[in-house]
Amino acid sequence: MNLTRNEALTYVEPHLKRSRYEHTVRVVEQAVDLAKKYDVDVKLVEIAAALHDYAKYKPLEEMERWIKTDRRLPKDLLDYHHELWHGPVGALMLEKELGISDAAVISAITCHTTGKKHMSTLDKVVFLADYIEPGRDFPGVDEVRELANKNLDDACRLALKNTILFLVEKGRTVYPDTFHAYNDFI
Ligand code: DGI
Ligand code: FE
Ligand code: FE
Repeated sequence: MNLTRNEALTYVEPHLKRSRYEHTVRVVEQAVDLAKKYDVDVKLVEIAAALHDYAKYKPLEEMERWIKTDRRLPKDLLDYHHELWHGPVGALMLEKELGISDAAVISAITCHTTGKKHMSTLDKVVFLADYIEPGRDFPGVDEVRELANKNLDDACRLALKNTILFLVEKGRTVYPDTFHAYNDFI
């Protein structure tokens, strides 16, 4: 992977709102901290974190077209909230546009919102950094931040639990991969 952190950030910046770009920079910094702590390749973490929300503001019709036509994308995404599409669709857009061939980076971008079964340490670091970056103020995020200093899996488990409880409380659907991720940590 020869893309640098700054090249990745420069690539996504024009596609994001200012506040989303600033979130992205904080996710990179948070993810690098976690990567050092949990012994993950910092270069890969930086790139995955910098690119993770690339498709956040892509037109829904464009993302829908990708899901319908690319065999690698699970069709059931269409049955769930479009908020979930930007990870899996963004990963494949970036693979095509930037020629990203690293499957570990593609995976971390793909599952950054929902998690999935058998997450790699890189997947976990990006998922958790997105949840705990200093700009986040979800109820319970401080407890997840504390756990993140001690045990990566415990922190991911609590983040997933909070998200599932939040979605259920709001009467929203929960994508199956979120349950698969949660079950894996139990
Ligand atoms: O893109 P970000 O705002 O940085 O964060 P994200 O990619 O985690 O997307 C966030 C939203 O997606 C979050 O507010 C919860 C929502 N969401 C909707 N359905 C689901 C879901 N999150 C998970 N994990 N699982 C779902 O089924
Ligand atoms: Fe996201
Ligand atoms: Fe994000």
